[in-house]
Amino acid sequence: MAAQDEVILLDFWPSMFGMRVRIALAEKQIKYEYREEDTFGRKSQLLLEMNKSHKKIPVLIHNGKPIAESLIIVEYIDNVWNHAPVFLPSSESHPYERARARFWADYVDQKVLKFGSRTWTTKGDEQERAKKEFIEILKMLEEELGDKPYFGGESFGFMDISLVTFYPWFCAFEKIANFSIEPHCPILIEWTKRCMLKPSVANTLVDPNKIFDRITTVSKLYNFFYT
Ligand code: GS8
Repeated sequence: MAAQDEVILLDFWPSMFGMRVRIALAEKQIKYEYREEDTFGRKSQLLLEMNKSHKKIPVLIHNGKPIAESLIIVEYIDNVWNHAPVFLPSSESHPYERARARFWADYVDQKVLKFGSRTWTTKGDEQERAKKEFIEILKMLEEELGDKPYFGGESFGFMDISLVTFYPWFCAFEKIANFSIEPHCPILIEWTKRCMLKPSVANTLVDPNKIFDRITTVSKLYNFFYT
């Protein structure tokens, strides 16, 4: 990193997407300025300017240039600060492994939040179905993990960063919807605990009780979730 590099992160504390970027920056030991946004409140002028198309956090502003979308930001960080630890396998020597990591991270984005949220935005039979469907998605991820310590093999990488930030949310889902993931996916929970041994993860993941409180407040405010 050049001495004059300026790195600013626009983020919001409960965001699983923002936490991905915080872990990536911590892993690479990049100094940055954190600027808190409240995506339910008034968005800052800077956020509206830096992410005109989506107006969402996280946004990384590197020497004045904005990069949005958490997975793209994590990949950018890996490319720009290309010293160890490396998150993605090289496109030249391991193109298949790289594509596979990106595929599964995309799977997380397409499935995990959508199906996870259904476990507590539904009731009765629909809720029971939602819990089963959510567990099936987690089992699919567990199968991909297999007996490897991390998704990419021996070291913590792109796919681990993509998924682990959902863990505090999973704990909140379990509490609200009264179910437990561990009996169904013990290997995945073991993996989470392994990731939590890393300071970058442990210092970034938000307390699940705070996520629980946040969900409760937001659901009351908007009257669209569980009661
Ligand atoms: C999702 C970002 C997002 O949803 C990513 O970065 O990976 N695909 C994107 N950000 C939310 C906060 S986290 O729930 C957000 O900024 N929402 C504000 C809004 O929708 O207006």
